Amino acid sequence: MKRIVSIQDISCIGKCSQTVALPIISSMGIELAVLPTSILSTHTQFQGWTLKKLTDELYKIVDHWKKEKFEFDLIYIGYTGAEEILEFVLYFISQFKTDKNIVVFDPAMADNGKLYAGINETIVGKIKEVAKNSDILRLNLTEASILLNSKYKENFTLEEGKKIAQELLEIGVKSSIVTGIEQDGKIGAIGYDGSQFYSNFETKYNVSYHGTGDVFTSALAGSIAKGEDLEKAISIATKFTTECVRITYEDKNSVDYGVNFEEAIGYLLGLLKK
Ligand code: PXL
Repeated sequence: MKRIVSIQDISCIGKCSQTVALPIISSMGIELAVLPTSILSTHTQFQGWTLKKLTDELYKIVDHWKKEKFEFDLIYIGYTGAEEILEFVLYFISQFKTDKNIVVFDPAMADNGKLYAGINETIVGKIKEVAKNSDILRLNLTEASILLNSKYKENFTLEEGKKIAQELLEIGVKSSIVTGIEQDGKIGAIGYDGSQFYSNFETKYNVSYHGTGDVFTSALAGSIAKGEDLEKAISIATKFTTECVRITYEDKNSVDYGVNFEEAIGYLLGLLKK
């Protein structure tokens, strides 16, 4: 069985980061080691959230894992929210990155044209450093614009999206994936691996839910760990995310702080078999 380590926070309520990565990746038949970097009462789109960083504990966990000689097929890094956690992430990579495993980084730092509450320029600088040490970087258009110091706008054409995906490789990552690009009334993602572009577009629902990025990157990381290539992984992640949005959109009783990924897991497993 493949093993992924997921390095991101636990937001107790909010359907994001670990509470999304664990069920999705486990259901794909992959062992998931969780490394919770901090614990929050909710994700930061609510008001009045509480936060405790687990920094000291993280280094102790690494010491133990090194003694046990654990290895990971894929290192999945998500929301970190603090400079000291990003320092830890760099340390973790230095301890567990090998020639064979893959680092997938989704900095989860901004959306809709602005940084998330609690994220500042210093954190963004450190995020760039982690990006340099990653194999696959997954960003929405806001995050891509911030990392490239370019102007954010609401709509980017396919050609502009390709240019962004290409420019992101100058940071030092091997492959980039930019999500939220629209094409002929559909929405999807563009990936670039230094030689080829890959894209997939699905039905656009006129809503915006929190946590779709985490759902996307969890399915992407799981697909890559299972041996799918970037093109197939992007297609699986785009289709699965769209299905989560569809189910949430069509359910009048759905919550608005996260998508219904739970009832789309059967659909995801069907995609993996194709
Ligand atoms: O969905 C990304 C995410 C993860 N974790 C926390 C967040 C967010 C986005 O706001 O606040 C704590």
